[in-house]
Amino acid sequence: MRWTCLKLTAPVLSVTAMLLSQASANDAAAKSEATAAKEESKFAVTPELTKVPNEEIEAAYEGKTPPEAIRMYLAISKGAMMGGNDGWFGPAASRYSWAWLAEKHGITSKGEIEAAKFQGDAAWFKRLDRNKDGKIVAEDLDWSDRNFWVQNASLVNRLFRKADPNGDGALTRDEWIAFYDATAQGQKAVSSEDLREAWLTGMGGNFLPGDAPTKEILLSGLFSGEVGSLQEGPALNAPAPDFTLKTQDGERTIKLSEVIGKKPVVLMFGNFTCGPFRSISPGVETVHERFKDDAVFIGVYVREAHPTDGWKMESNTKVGVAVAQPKTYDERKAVAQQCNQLLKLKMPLLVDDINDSTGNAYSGMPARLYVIDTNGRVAYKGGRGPFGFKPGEMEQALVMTLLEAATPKAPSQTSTK
Ligand SMILES: [Ca+2]
Ligand SMILES: [Ca+2]
Repeated sequence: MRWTCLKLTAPVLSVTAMLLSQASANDAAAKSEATAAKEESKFAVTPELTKVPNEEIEAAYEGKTPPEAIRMYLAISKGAMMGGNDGWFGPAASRYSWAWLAEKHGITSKGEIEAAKFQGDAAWFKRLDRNKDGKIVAEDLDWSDRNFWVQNASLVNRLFRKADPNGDGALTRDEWIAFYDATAQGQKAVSSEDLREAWLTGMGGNFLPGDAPTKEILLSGLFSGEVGSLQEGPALNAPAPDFTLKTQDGERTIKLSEVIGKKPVVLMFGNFTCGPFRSISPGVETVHERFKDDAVFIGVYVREAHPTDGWKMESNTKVGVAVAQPKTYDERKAVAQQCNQLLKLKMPLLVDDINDSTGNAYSGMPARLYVIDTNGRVAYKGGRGPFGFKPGEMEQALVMTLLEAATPKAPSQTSTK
């Protein structure tokens, strides 16, 4: 079943202007971390860097892990084409894991948790029992790229995008039927071969047709921040950088620090020209719908990943998504409104300033998810989008954040084993 192994790699990108602005973490630990990271940055990721031989850059970091932006520069410079394991892409950082959950339930990591023994709400159990077989095991919480569920979920997303012609992340009955009719081509029924042809035609390795970049496009996208923020965002458990931004309709102003306290906060970063964001963010709305009483959900609109004047994508043009990189706040706000109209988001969508202050502080470009706990600290930092943009993984982290808060010090007397 070769097709189950296809990676989803729909590309992504986004932009960040420059690598300077620092994160506004305000406790000493985070500060010293930021300072350490800064000292590590021996090279600025600008066009000037192309004059420095790769060997020289690598030698400067010998025995150390280079900053993310340097890793990404080196990957692109050596010809990597934005695969999920290239450069700065990597797994989420989360306070919670299967090991955490198992320990909380007094079992070993080889064990399993049945519904009756679960320490939280039955609705939470369902979210952790990913494959819905009535028990939670390690597999249910594994979001690595080699996991069967994760690989197939990626494939489903690619197929979904093919069947969703207007690219709004919502597959209507009419769209589904139209896709069927196009596949059947007048026959009375569709065979699995017809489906394979309809779904997989044109899918090369990582990109949909007309979307693959050149090395030059990638490099210029990296320097301009369009491939992603050159900053790394807050570390796990660090204070969430504060921000004050207005909603896309201009009607509300939200200051993060005023929201923090009662409930965990979920932050969703994204932009209109990022195809995976358009198709996957409705999944975040699904989580929002399920947990709107237990957590606060906030969207932050950031720099375009695939503007017409940057890494333009055929898959965007096809669905009528064609915008140049906004140069002013009002231009960005207008695109955010367009995006909001298409996706019909129910959570407030804030618009980042044109210097990407918040997008950079969180390394939110092109798309990323966070869970902030009630103390204002990062409990979950999703991987960089598009590969790391996983609503299901974020949802499990949110559930475990709630579980921890609901059962504070419950040393498991009743639940050993
Ligand atoms: Ca299960
Ligand atoms: Ca649709």
